[in-house]
Amino acid sequence: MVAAKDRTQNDSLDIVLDVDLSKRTSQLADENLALLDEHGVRAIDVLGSVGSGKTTLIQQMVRRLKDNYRLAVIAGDITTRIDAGRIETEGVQVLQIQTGGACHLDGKIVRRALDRLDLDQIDLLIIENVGNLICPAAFPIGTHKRLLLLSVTEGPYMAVKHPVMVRQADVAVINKADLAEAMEVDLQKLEADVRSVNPQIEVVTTVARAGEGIDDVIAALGL
Ligand SMILES: Nc1nc2c(ncn2[C@@H]2O[C@H](COP(=O)(O)OP(=O)(O)OP(=O)(O)O)[C@@H](O)[C@H]2O)c(=O)[nH]1
Ligand SMILES: [Mg+2]
Repeated sequence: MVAAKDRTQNDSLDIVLDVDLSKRTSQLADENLALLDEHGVRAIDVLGSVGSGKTTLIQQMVRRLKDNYRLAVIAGDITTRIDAGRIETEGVQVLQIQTGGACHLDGKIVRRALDRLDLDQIDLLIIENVGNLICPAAFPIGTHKRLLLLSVTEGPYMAVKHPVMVRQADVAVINKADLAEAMEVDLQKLEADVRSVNPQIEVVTTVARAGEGIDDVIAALGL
C-alpha cells in the first residue's frame, strides 16, 4: 500500500500511504453513520492506547448516563471478553467484537455489529475501539464523535507524537491525572500540546478510576 513518491529528507524517510483504501474506509463509515441517523442513534468512538482507561471511563459514563439514555456498548478487543464482562456489570447491553488479531475496528466490522443490535431500542451507542493510537486513525467507523484518551502513564509527548489521532478527535481526555507527578508529566503542557495540534478539540482531565471529571467528559460530548 505504499505509493511510489516516498520523500527522503536528510536521514529520514516519510512514507506516503495509498489513498484508495482510505476512500473505501470512509465510505463504509459514512454508511454506518447514515444507518445510525436513520434510527436516531448517537454513537461515540472511544479511542486510546492499550490500558489508557477506556473501559474504566466507559463504565463511569454508563453509570451516569443509563437512566437518561437507552444505551448499548460495543467492546472491541483482540481476543478476550474481559471488557465486555466489566461493562455488563453496569447493567447495559454489551456486544463484544473480537477482532481476531486486527489492531483496530473498521466500518465493515462495526456494520456487522450494528446489524446484530436492535437500533430502534437504542438512543446512545458507545464503542470501545481496540487499544491502539495508530491504526484506528486511518479507520473511521462511522460515529458522531470520537473521544481520545491520553493517559499520563504514556509519558508527556503523546499529543505531538500522534497528531493524526488528535486532529480527528472531538474530545481529548487526559486520564490518570493522579499519576501525573509520579510520571513527571506536566498536565498543563500536555493540554497545550493537544490544543496546538487541534485548536477545536475539547480537553478534559480525569481520574477515571475515581470517577473524577466524568461529568465534564459527558458535557464535552454534548450528552
Ligand atoms: N491510577 C489510575 N489508574 C487508572 C485510571 N483509570 C484507569 N486506571 C487503571 O488502568 C488500568 C487499565 O484500565 P482499562 O480501563 O482496562 O484500560 P483500557 O484502555 O480499557 O485497556 P485495554 O482495553 O486493554 O486497551 C486498570 O487497572 C484501571 O483501574 C486512573 O484515572 N488512575
Ligand atoms: Mg478496555
